[in-house]
Amino acid sequence: MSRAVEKSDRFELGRRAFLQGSAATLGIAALGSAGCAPREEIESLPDTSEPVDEEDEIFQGVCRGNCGGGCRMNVHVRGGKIVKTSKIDADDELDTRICQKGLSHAQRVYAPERVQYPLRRVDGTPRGGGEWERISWDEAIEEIATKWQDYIAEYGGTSIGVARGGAGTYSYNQYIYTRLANMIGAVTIETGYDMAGLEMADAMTASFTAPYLAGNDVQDVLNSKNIFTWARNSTVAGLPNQSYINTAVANGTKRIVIDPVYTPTAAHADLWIPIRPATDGALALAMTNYIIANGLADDEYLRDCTVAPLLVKESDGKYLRMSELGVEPEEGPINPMTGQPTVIDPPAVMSSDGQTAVAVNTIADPLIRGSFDIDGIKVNTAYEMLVARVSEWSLERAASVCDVPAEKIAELANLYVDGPSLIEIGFGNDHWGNGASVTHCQLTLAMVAGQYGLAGGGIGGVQGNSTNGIPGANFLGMYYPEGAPFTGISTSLADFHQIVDEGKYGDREVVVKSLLVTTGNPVACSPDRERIKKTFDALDLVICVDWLMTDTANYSDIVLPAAHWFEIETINACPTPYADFQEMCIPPQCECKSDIDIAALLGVALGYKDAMDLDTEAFHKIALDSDLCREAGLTWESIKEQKHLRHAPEAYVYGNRENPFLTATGRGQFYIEDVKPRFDHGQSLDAATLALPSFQLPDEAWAEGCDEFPKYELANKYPLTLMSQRDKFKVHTTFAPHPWFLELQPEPTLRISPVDAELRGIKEDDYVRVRNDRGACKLKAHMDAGLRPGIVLTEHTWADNQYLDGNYTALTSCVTEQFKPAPHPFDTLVEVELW
Ligand SMILES: Nc1nc2c(c(=O)[nH]1)N[C@H]1C(S)=C(S)[C@@H](COP(=O)(O)OP(=O)(O)OC[C@H]3O[C@@H](n4cnc5c(=O)[nH]c(N)nc54)[C@H](O)[C@@H]3O)O[C@H]1N2
Ligand SMILES: Nc1nc2c(c(=O)[nH]1)N[C@H]1C(S)=C(S)[C@@H](COP(=O)(O)OP(=O)(O)OC[C@H]3O[C@@H](n4cnc5c(=O)[nH]c(N)nc54)[C@H](O)[C@@H]3O)O[C@H]1N2
Ligand code: SF4
Ligand SMILES: [Mo]
Repeated sequence: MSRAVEKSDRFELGRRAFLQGSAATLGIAALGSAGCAPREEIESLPDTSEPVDEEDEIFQGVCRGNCGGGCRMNVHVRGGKIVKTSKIDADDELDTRICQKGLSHAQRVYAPERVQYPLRRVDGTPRGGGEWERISWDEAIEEIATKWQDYIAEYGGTSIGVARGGAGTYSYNQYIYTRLANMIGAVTIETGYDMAGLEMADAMTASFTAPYLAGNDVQDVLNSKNIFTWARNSTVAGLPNQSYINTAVANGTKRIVIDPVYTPTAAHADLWIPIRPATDGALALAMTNYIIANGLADDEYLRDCTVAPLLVKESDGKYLRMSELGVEPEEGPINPMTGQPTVIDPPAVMSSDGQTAVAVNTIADPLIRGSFDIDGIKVNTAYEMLVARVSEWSLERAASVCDVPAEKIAELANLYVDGPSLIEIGFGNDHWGNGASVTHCQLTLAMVAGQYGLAGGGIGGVQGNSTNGIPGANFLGMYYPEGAPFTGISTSLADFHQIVDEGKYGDREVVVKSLLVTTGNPVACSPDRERIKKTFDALDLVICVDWLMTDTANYSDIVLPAAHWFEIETINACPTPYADFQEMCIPPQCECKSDIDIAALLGVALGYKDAMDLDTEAFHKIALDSDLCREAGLTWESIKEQKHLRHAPEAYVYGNRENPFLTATGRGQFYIEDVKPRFDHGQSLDAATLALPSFQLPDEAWAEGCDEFPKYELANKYPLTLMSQRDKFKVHTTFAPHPWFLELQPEPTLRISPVDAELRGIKEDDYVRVRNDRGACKLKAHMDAGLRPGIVLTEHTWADNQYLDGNYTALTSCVTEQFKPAPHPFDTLVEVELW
């Protein structure tokens, strides 16, 4: 029996093992201690020194991690082993890039950290203790099913939590877990990580249901005159689309980067705006105000494509509807979810002479400005209200809040209207407590300036400025099989602990006993690591399905081995205009199984044979059973044959007269009539403020302060703002233990400005303690003169055993926004000192 491996040893072991070219790394030491010989079946990395390429069998692989790229690549198989990956030849040169991570897959496939068999935590040992015993699939499924049936019998379906939709794999496979959850009536737990911005974008533009994720086709960037890269480090985090952006820039497109950090992206920009963090809302509001005040707003676009002309009642903030003017509502199409007919009761607009309120879309020239009294009902147009709201934001006020000179803000506004201008939006704003409000301001700016709905304009960058997987896929069919009771509830991972702690969700009693984690690594990626672990501790049974022995797997009771991306057949669901087929390059190694097979085993054992007894082909056939897929010629058979198929129309532009917004109003909704939380468990919201774009302060990290808004008290104790950036060698924790990359970047670092370092006597390569009330960790200091003083930065994110002490994510907070359930890891105050 080996001893439990100490944290610092484990780190050293990892580095040592790598330097010696040995296979034994961390998870393995832990596995080995339970007597399971982990390298018994997983082959070691094949020898690729023999140049016999012409003999390789080549399959198409798709890199499906959450960088969103979905890069296709050749997967070379030699003697039954994957030996390397290489760039594919394709018609669209710009669409055939792969990065260093994509080139390293052979190492992933044969990684010593691969989970090879179902594992059970050794009875009597603590979670996270690393003591495992190998069990058979039959035992694993029987144990889970028996325990789940007991919990369900006593506490109902919501005694089971299913964390799904993690960043693990962009393919439809993972949705099988949603199907299983809906059969059980389980609590479905969405990761919710990027939801502040995405949910706000959805409320404004219906981007979740739209064919495109808020923006135009990725190639459309070639039509942009300006790209406003806003809180986005896309040369690192948006690699798959950089070829398009680089080509645009080479052709003369101007790139403006708004980021408090001098990032590699900023280094390539024409203009870099080092804004004070968390103040981007104020910047967008002031730009919008300037545009309106200087007659630069696009009134026609506002009138035809946005809610600008809709009349809003002063009494309750709702649209005045025709039924209130005596026009009977009509019956609309059946709502597939409720089975009931919808009601058509259109909002009213004002005729151009200001005399008559009529149904929207029945006249061509409604007024967009004005306040009216209609039979005693006081109303304003939505645009009138917006103008009043943004008029509070002079250039000078924003300059003081954002620490950007007033004339620069005017310059930005003038550049922006001189479009077409794309806002390449990132998650730098989303990851703050005021994130949703920033998105609200940015998208409003685009609508007012008429930069939405035109080629070269719009909003993009959210993991590719393009489609959301295969838009027309049959999500209803995948999620809700016939007979699914769907009695469960949904929440976000960051809010999950509230349900577990309080035993209720809103008014509903909910006792969660077990959690199934799929395709995500929440212990490593969720905020407030200790909080997440406490939540796990409160549960009887935690199950993790992964191909690697991750921090989450290691903190579970049962680990089920998933197949690597190249060991199964599937279709990528990355936000690209293409469907790409993943061929099975080698069969699943050891006892690994595809997610579809795993969910099917669980479902059948629970008694849902009809709904869950599916194989890969049957499940994908459900996924593709939709008119849109058929129109695109996309069937399981066609994609297997063609391997690469464009499902999105060419040159698609969303949010204009031809392709109107798919919102309830059919218009861009800078005014949100129905402000409500995504997961409603009784939060109270200030709907009057949130209905229109507003400047909000962050939750915790307001450390610099400004004349109008003094810094927070906590900043006296913890004066530095700790943010993270995406790492070029990882996608979250995927690829984290990779030996090639450890050579280049051996350990986690803290980047600190020389000004802040000197104040604390810190020099390059010193080890520092980063701490706040939630936790602490040890990092190696690296001077970075490109940082705005007051900000420190680390990589998102490493595995626990790669930190010498503590863990970065223990410092972040799991508080979520009221409006949207996203955590906000950048909104974190710390102090740093020599270790
Ligand atoms: N501090 C800080 N925290 C953050 C962020 C930040 O910027 N800073 N960003 C947040 C954001 S935006 C995101 S999206 C999240 C991401 O957080 P996660 O979704 O947890 O991301 P990953 O670490 O990539 O976890 C994916 C897991 O899925 C596994 N996996 C891969 N393929 C498969 C498969 O086919 N089947 C199964 N079953 N498993 C598979 C991988 O091995 C990996 O363990 O992190 C969030 N957390
Ligand atoms: N290599 C790699 N690529 C990835 C990922 C990965 O883990 N690795 N993750 C993928 C995922 S899931 C996501 S969500 C995306 C995220 O993609 P990005 O949003 O590009 O990722 P971040 O590195 O978090 O970059 C955010 C940028 O915002 C800046 N920033 C922080 N706060 C503020 C602020 O208040 N205002 C402004 N203007 N800027 C601010 C940061 O300095 C940083 O440069 O990347 C995807 N691509
Ligand atoms: S990590 Fe992203 S950019 Fe790199 S190969 Fe994979 S999908 Fe492409
Ligand atoms: Mo993300």
